[in-house]
Amino acid sequence: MKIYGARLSPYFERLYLQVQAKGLKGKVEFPGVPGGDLKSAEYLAINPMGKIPAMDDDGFLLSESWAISEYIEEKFPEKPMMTGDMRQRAKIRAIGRICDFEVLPPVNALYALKAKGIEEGENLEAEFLKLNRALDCVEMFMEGGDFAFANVLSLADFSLMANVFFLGDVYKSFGRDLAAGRPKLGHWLGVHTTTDSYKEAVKIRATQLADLRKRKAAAAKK
Ligand SMILES: N[C@@H](CCC(=O)N[C@@H](CS)C(=O)NCC(=O)O)C(=O)O
Repeated sequence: MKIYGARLSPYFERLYLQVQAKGLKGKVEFPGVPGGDLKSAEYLAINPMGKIPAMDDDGFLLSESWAISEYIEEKFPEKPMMTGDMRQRAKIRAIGRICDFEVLPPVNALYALKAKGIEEGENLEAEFLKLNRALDCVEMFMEGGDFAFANVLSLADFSLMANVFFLGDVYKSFGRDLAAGRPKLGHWLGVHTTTDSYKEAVKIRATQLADLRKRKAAAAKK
């Protein structure tokens, strides 16, 4: 199986973390982006949306990161990451969707405001309100141990891990505290952002972010 993408993408990162945690080295490869560009003819033939991630399992092509996550779980049922009982699994899915649909859009909007030099004002507060509400919901769903649910690693943890890099950055860059008033998330951050693998991920993603910014700046000058 091949999964295309780059670790800077939270959607790709979630899959990368899932594959590592399940011990699928040798069974799943990460060959980058065919054609070197999301909108290259080669990559559009794999995912016509021109987005990462995408998967190729022996000619079976699939995009949409959550669908790929569940496919991986079904194909490799050993070390399950959709853990717990029916209600816990429902909440794992809910956290995944909150991260994808409610957290990422305001995070991106806040990065855009930062890039324009906007440090305060109504627009900024409106985006933080959306983000804070999404995270309050995550806080409500989490169980409060070292992991999001059932005291065992699950897809919910990967959703959080994949987003914390940008989330932490955005709160810090506007002088705010991601964990304020969220003790369960605060505890989780203490456990999961101090590991060597997280520190390694931060380095890789910071390098990829710097490269992306350079490429965007060069493209804007043309
Ligand atoms: N719903 C998709 C979202 C994928 C997505 O938006 N990926 C971003 C990277 S983080 C992308 O490829 N953006 C390129 C573009 O929109 O042109 C999923 O869950 O896989």
